[in-house]
Amino acid sequence: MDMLFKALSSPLDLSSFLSVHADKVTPRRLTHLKDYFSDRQTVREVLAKDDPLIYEVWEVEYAGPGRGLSYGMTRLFPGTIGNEYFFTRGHFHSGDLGDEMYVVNSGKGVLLLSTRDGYCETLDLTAGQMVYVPSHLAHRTINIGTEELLFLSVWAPNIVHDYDTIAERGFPKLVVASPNGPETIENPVFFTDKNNPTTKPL
Ligand code: S6P
Ligand code: ZN
Repeated sequence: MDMLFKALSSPLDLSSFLSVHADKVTPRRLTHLKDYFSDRQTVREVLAKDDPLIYEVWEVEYAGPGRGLSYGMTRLFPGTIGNEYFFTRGHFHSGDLGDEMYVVNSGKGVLLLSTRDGYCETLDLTAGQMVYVPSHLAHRTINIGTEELLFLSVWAPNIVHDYDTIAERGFPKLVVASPNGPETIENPVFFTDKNNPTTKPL
């Protein structure tokens, strides 16, 4: 019987879940994120020597009857490019049932959330934290700690993941390392209107 037709059970320590359940592992290296980090000079310098692994997604895509649920574990590694902490690309969900659940297993992070019209907020992510992400909010995870940030996401398989909007305009805010620790600042090159990018810097 296909695994997706069975009940799945996993220990609360999600790190032991990784190799057991995932049927697809997607590594995301700096090459995949080179246009997302704001310090392009540092991106070029790092890529000249290395292509660090920023995160991996261990995923199970629902392929059974009816609506089902897909889920995945993200391992986001610690590090910075310039003063920006390692992060996931970030995306909007569109289509029916676009909401998502996040549950943090370990590490220390920030969830950056944003609407299409530029409202932006951050939530702290620590072990055991659960976040309900409503469908209208784009989401990016940022590792502000020194350990791997490991979290589970659960979403409906008919969601369309919209990466293009974030790839084109970024998030309204950046989370950067400062002498006082992690700091959330305005993104100087964020544009709320991707069709008219010269008029809308925040
Ligand atoms: C999927 C969910 C996560 C992300 C993962 C990587 O809806 O939000 O599983 O896919 O954290 O981030 P991204 O932005 O590269 O898909
Ligand atoms: Zn998502």
